[in-house]
Amino acid sequence: MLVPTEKKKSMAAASPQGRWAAAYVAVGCALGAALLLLCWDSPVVAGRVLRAVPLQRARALAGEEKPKRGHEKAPAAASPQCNVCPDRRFDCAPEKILTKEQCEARGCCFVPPGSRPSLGQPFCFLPSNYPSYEMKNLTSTERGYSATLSRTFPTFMPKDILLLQLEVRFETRSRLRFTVRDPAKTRYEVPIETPPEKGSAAQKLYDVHFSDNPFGLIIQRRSNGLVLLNTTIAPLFFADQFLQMSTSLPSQYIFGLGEHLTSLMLNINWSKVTLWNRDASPRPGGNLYGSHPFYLVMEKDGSSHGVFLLNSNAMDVLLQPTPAVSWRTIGGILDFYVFLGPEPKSVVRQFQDVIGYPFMPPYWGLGFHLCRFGYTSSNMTRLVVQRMREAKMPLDVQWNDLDYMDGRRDFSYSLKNFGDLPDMVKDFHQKGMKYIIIVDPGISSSSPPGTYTPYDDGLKRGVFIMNATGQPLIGKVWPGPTVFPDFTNPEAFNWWRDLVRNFHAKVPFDGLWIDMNEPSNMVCGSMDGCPDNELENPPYVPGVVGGSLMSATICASSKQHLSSHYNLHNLYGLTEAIATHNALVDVLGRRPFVISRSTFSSHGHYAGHWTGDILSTWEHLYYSIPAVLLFNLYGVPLVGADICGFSGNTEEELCVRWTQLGAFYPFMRNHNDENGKPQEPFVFSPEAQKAIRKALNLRYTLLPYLYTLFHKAHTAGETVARPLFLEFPSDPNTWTVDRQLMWGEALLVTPVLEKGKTDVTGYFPPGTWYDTAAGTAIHSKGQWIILSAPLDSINVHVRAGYILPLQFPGYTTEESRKNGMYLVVALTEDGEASGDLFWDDGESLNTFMKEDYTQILFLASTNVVLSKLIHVNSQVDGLTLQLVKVFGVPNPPWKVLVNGVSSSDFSYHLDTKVLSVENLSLSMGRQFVITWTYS
Ligand code: MIG
Repeated sequence: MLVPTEKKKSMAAASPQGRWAAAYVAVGCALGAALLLLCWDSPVVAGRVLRAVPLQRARALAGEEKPKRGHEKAPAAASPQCNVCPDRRFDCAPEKILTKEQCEARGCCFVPPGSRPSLGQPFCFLPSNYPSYEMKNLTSTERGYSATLSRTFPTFMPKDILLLQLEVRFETRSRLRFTVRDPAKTRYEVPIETPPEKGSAAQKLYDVHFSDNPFGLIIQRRSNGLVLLNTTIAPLFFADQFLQMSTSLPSQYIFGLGEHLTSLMLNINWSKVTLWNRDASPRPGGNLYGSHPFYLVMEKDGSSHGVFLLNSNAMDVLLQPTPAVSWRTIGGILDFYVFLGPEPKSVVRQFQDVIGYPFMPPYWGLGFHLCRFGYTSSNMTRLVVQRMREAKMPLDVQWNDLDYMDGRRDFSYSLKNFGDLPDMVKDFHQKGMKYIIIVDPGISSSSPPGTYTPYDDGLKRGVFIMNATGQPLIGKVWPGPTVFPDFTNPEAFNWWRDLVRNFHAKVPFDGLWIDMNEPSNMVCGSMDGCPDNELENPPYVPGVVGGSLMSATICASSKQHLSSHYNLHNLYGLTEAIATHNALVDVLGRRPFVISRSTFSSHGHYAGHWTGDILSTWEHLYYSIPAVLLFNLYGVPLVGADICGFSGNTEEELCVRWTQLGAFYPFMRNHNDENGKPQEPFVFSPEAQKAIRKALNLRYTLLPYLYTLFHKAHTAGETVARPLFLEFPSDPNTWTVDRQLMWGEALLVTPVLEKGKTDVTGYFPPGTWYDTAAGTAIHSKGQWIILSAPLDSINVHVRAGYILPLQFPGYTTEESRKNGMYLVVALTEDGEASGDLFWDDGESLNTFMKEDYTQILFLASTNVVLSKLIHVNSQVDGLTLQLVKVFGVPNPPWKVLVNGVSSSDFSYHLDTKVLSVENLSLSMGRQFVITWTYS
């Protein structure tokens, strides 16, 4: 079944390989309309439609000879085959605009769109017979194959690596990895630990086929033969600073490749997404703070697969309508993982198997956080806390931005304005609250020697990034001239931990906010600019904002312990997050809480993320939903956007709606820019405050459920906030929904995202959904439903079949965690439901591993709700169940029994069909059974 055994044979027309080769070679555009139609088909479909012509034969028929020309000269035969339909054209002028002559000198095809409007396809494109690598010596290895790839003719990019090594590994039955390396030279590889193969790869979900000349790899889903990946659609490039692999996509439903300001689904109509971490005001199309070279595709039958390119260099990923994707990176190696799902949830888990499962946040981290740039004194900060309490609003964590610092220098505080900072923090602690401060990676380098330990000590320990001449690179950030710690140097971890420890001894903060870690720099590259070399000015510069790699950051050619910054740039935030996470574990001995602006794949294992400097606009309110959902797919479930928006002035209605949605960000923080009008919940009208208070209380009520979801993310690679399609993959209507979100399997949130609206339309997948506030049922056939949404409410529906563990809210989680619990039981028509609760002390390390936790299952079926204790520890002592609300009870119950004893404390509403069993006092640590009978 696999080509390796028969690779020597010519690719017979009837063989699958022949078909794919045909898809590459023979799709022409002789006849506009009919062929345009074909172009929209996936390669496998096109292959079926077209006459299957094996590649070599096609070349022979065309009378081609093997081309023999050099760099920037036509590498292909005298007659490049240019009959390629627009959607299938691959760019031959990625780095600059070429004239017809220049294009043809490259052996490429020049077809300007002429009078017809351009769809976005390149004018200068690779002919279908552009030379690529040839595969040789394919051999079976223990878990896959290896082969050499060789290229005779150089491409138009400098320093082609003519001989490559291909490894294909069947890592698990649902995970395949393939790498392309230079066998002669060790190139940079991303230094994140990846797990070894697990278990046997028997009964794998995929088949792999090869095309040997030109080289190509084809991965099929074994169950239905669907081609998930086909790299024969364009030639492989592997030059020192230009690596490109293109593959077909089996559908246009592709998600991922963050971080960008984007809708949930990517646009395949000639779009380019750039990954190069950057401090920028989020706008569509621009590269942003983080890089996650991972995509997930929904296949037509609702199956799903994912692809992860483990590469941290600057890259562009190009999407075109064929549909196809081209990964174009300017360094490292090609290291691809393919995850076969087949459920989209499994794809996300399989991805996280490689990058690591999310860390378990402390319980308080799920409470409400309040921050702004511009709390210029401890008095002002204290006042904010006081006013929140006066307004009867929950607040768990108060933050300070740069304002607390002395001269905006890390690990210092202003004696003038924050002289009582240590006491302020202790006072917050007394109130059951927590406190978080910002730290930036830029370390002030201009304080008089001997006065600023972070710099002096760091210099001694050699932890700063060096410029090309071996001196610490000096950039400019908030405190003025700064150096940048190199978190790939183990000594920097020690230095950072010492700073955290010493500062914590003075100011007992509870978590750290790491900003500006792209790293952001207010001068280009450094105070002295950057040298002119291949790393600063690579032959191809991805589509970065600012047009050059050094824009808003440090020089690419600066030197770090593990490699050049050119290679490591996208890992800066991740490495700082790891150092900070580890420092907090050591210093606090408790669960760390770190929120970072810059991220890379595997970030969620250490820290959370907020979406940066978004605008206080309705548009950005919407964009926050796909952002939060996508970060959950990237394994960073602890994510949120600045509630009410960051830049610009918010308005009351926007802020109310934003807080309602924000109550469903896994990380919930209101944060504001220095110049913006105040936007704390208490500054608004009584009516708005009431609505905000209600949203905050709803959040606190849901915390036991949210915490349980985090536990599942932490232990099983699940998502917390999730797109609807993760739960309903076989309903294509859900695939593009990004104005709603789910929490776990059970909650569907439908926020108002438009000004002046008091109703909202949401998609309800087939089934029964209960309004969590009233308990009324919606029976959906899979339809869009208009819901009423007055300003003081947000629509939250619970899915029939689920039980939510809830708790009466408090002003802090310290309080709420002691309050009574209650259950919402959402029955299916058959009267069934289930749910669970994970509970521990909320802050100790590794409670699950140490078995220091409680886990309770809740089950409902035919007139019974009961609990099952899976694991119990003393943390649940004193925790009581006070209320059980059952939604969808068809008839009025006549009698209710609690643990066998008849109770009169129940009510039933005929109109809503809600049964409430009240005034309970059941210990959560003991099993309970509640039954009811009908007359
Ligand atoms: O250049 O610390 O995204 O949240 O308030 C701005 C000041 C630096 C950017 C962060 C923002 C924070 C601000 N910081």
